[in-house]
Amino acid sequence: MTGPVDMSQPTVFGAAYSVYVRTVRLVLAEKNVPYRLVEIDVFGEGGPPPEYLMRHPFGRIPAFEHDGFRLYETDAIVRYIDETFDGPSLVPDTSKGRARMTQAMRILDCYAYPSMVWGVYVEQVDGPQEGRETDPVKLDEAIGRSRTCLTALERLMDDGPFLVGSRPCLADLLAAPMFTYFRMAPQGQQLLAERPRLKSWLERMLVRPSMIETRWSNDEVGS
Ligand SMILES: N[C@@H](CCC(=O)N[C@@H](CS)C(=O)NCC(=O)O)C(=O)O
Repeated sequence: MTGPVDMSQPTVFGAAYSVYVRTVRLVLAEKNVPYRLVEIDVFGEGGPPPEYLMRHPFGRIPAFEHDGFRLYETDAIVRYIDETFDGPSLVPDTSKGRARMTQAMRILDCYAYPSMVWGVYVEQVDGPQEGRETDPVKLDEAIGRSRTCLTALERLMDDGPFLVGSRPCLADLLAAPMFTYFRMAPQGQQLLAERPRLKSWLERMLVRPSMIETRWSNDEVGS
């Protein structure tokens, strides 16, 4: 979603391929909030543009701005969006539900992103595409850690259909981009096939309009 500059419209700085940028865009889309995406490529030669470090001193994506209010760190951004804009609430109604959502988001950030995205997807798919060989030891270790993540998330899920209860929340929107990458790796696909509840959760997420609108690769469909 790009267009003429309207300062009351939120701006997301980042790249469409990024897991965390996609989460912010998913939250905006689920709330029906128009926004601008300003492309910042942190993996390009030389890293992020130096002026971007004013927005994000750690040089990661995304960064966010709304009405002159600048923010970075996905968790802070998505909670701000959820509270600030109309549209369906993306946090559970009860304190126990909200605690579970936070727990799931910490699991995703601290354990799933490094093991499922970097350890499995990048090691098995992205690396070889860029001419780096898969390290079987690293891949094996990441598969073990990914299994632990899948088990933990499945336990939190109870009967679903979403990660925390009966409607999508911020945890689903953080998880879906990570799982989308994971499923593109042969090992990821195999591990998901062993987890029918998470597999059908992902299938439910993939057909949401917000996921379709933010799709960046044709590889994420059909497997
Ligand atoms: N803690 C940050 C993590 C963001 C993050 O790691 N983004 C990745 C792209 S998905 C990135 O910028 N990586 C650049 C790097 O590792 O140098 C957040 O929640 O926003």
